[in-house]
Amino acid sequence: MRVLIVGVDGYIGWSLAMYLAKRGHRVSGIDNGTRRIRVEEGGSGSAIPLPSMEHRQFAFNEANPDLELSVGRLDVVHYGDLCRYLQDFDPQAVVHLGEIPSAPYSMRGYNHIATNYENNVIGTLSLLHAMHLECPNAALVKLGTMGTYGTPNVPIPEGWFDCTIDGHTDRLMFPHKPSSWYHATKCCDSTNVEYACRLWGLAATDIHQGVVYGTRTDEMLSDELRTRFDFDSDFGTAINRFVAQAVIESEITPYGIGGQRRGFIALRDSIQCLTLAIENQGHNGEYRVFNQFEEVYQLDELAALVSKTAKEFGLNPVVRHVDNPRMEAESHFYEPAHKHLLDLGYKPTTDMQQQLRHMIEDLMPHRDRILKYKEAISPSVTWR
Ligand code: USQ
Repeated sequence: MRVLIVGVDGYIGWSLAMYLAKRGHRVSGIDNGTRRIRVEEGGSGSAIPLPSMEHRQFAFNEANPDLELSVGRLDVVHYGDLCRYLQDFDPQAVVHLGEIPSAPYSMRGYNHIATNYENNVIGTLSLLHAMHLECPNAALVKLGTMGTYGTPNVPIPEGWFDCTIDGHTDRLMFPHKPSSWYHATKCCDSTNVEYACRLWGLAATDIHQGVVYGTRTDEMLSDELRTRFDFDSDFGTAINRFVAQAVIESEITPYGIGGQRRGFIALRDSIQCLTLAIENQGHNGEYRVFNQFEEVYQLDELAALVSKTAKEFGLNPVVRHVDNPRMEAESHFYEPAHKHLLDLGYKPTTDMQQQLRHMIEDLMPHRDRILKYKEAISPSVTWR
């Protein structure tokens, strides 16, 4: 299948590109380079050193001369360029991972949220229009977030639920309740993608993914083929940050009382799930929602688990609860459904404990790089 990956230079994008190429798909990826720029702007960098996007492609092509993977620089906000690109490549599936994925970044002030909306919401609208014009039968797999739902005091369905009021019943999208401007951009995207399905007959899957973690997939056979690993307070996610903190024996920092519960999924299983969505497309006009996570953890449990695992490696980090820079429930009910991917054949290939050990092994050689960017670990923006 011809698969276009928007955001191929990101943490998930590069990992997915190699995985799909190895499965025999013809993969073309585009990226506007924003992730590297934003992380550098914040005074940080990937803990795992990264070759350029083009160099990585070259290394992959050299090691796999029979497989088809190419990458190029393109911003989906540039509608005319995007249309020409779609015309040339004529994808059968488009995976949209090309968004600024950070809640703290979006809370820095007006310029940051405006950039976030331009990149995410306008970028997605541009992609929807371009697909309608150039490849209306290609299926869209769009990365959303579990954060779309917030933390309601009821079980969370997968996107849709049956609602009855005064004897009238309808199937409705579950209410959105974001907890940052970034999460709000994903809610706007969901509204726009669902509407494009009804309006233009697009087939789309909105992947409401939980927090992704890990350093490895089977395709990362040499240092040049590794994906990025962020641990700074804007772009590092909770577990990745906790492991980086453990590796430099700094404090592991659950925010507030640490009773926040989230769904987590390892990078390698995130890629497996995205592939299932790509290879098992919905029908034209259908808007599917998959909740994509494997295990639910409370943040303080996770901090304790990272600390315990680090001790196996002779490291001695301490867990310290710090003031919560965010406005969020620190203790709450959390029961999201995640059945659709299991129905398509998803089987987890790893678990948190195994991945934590791999992550520590992979990050230990880069301890000096994490120390170099240590200043960027502490949160530097508050929600209020
Ligand atoms: N947290 C800590 N300590 C830290 C960092 C985070 O306790 O040092 C807490 C946060 O307060 C929050 C939870 O961990 O309660 C998750 O935070 P996160 O930074 O790992 O995740 P979040 O900001 O929600 O965003 C990340 C990705 C985003 C994705 C989302 C999925 O950056 O792209 O959409 O995870 S979810 O969290 O399920 O909405």
